[in-house]
Amino acid sequence: MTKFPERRFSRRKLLGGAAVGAGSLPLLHGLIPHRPLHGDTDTAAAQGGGGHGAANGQGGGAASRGSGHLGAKGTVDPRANGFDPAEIVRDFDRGKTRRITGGRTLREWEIVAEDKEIEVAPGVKYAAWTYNGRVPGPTLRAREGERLRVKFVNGSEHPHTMHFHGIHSDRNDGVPQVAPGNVKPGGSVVYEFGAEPFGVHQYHCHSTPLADHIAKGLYGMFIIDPKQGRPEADELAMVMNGFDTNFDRSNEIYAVNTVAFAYEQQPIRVKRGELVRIYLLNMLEFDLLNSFHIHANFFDVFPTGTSLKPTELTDTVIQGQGQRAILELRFPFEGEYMFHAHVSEFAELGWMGFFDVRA
Ligand SMILES: [Cu+2]
Repeated sequence: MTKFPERRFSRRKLLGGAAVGAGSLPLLHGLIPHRPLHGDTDTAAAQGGGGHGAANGQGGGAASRGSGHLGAKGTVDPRANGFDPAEIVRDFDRGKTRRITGGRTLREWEIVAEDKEIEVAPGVKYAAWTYNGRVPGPTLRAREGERLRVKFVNGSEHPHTMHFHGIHSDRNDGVPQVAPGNVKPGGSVVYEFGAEPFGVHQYHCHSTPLADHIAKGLYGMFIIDPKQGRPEADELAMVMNGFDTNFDRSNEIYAVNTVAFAYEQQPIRVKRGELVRIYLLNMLEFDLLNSFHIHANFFDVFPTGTSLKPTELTDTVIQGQGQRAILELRFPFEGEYMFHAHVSEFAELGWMGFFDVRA
């Protein structure tokens, strides 16, 4: 079980720039080179549309990054982590399929829980619990009506489960209170259920204490495509998360797909005019609400992805814990377009990125 040392400093002190004791978290805002959340209009104008060579992929923002901060620079090495936010945003794990009786498709995955230290911001290490060595776990993707079989192997030193959102029997619900219950270290279990309903869902560990097993990193996105599919699009998986690096039950780091400012340092490249579909999931613990806001654009919202008709055209969605949605949009202009949590504090602590829109 995780132990919770005494509260030494809060993230609000961190944000306010208060001095922190030796050995504690460095000041994130100063540590990571990034652009201010708003303003910086001269830089934006200078970047213009489409003037993005490989060398200046960060545009004029690069100049503003080093100034006014503590000067410490760095990036998180995706090879050390074993996963890269730039890749997992488009990485969909469709498992292995084969035909079973009645012409139905059986789709299978093997998921292994593993204790692993990861770097969530430059120099900030976190003793994570992972599914298949990454946080978030693999984005599992199936089609409505299929039979799904998930072999879960517990390679961690703690008991865990996999609890899927969806419609299924209690035996396959992955909670410790119902057999087969907790999977002990070294043990395994097979969960099997039908792919329903279509939409964007999640899976996560349900062992207790629940908040801790989730906050440590045991969660992932689970997409069920409708039988008829969705229109062709550039599809992106975004799991909003955070990290309580000092175990005071509030987060010090916020991100999409784990690494603070990852898409600010390496913007997500998309094509002007092309349909972009974002699968958005909020797996943040300890904070009641999270949000996603896009600059200079609007998107269609499909709550939980369970309908093919959007409910709203907006530029901001709010999500509680476990809530998710599909967002669809097109970028009419080239350039760099910010997206971030409209809980501004989260944005300053890592939950911020850019789309790099090109012809
Ligand atoms: Cu667990």
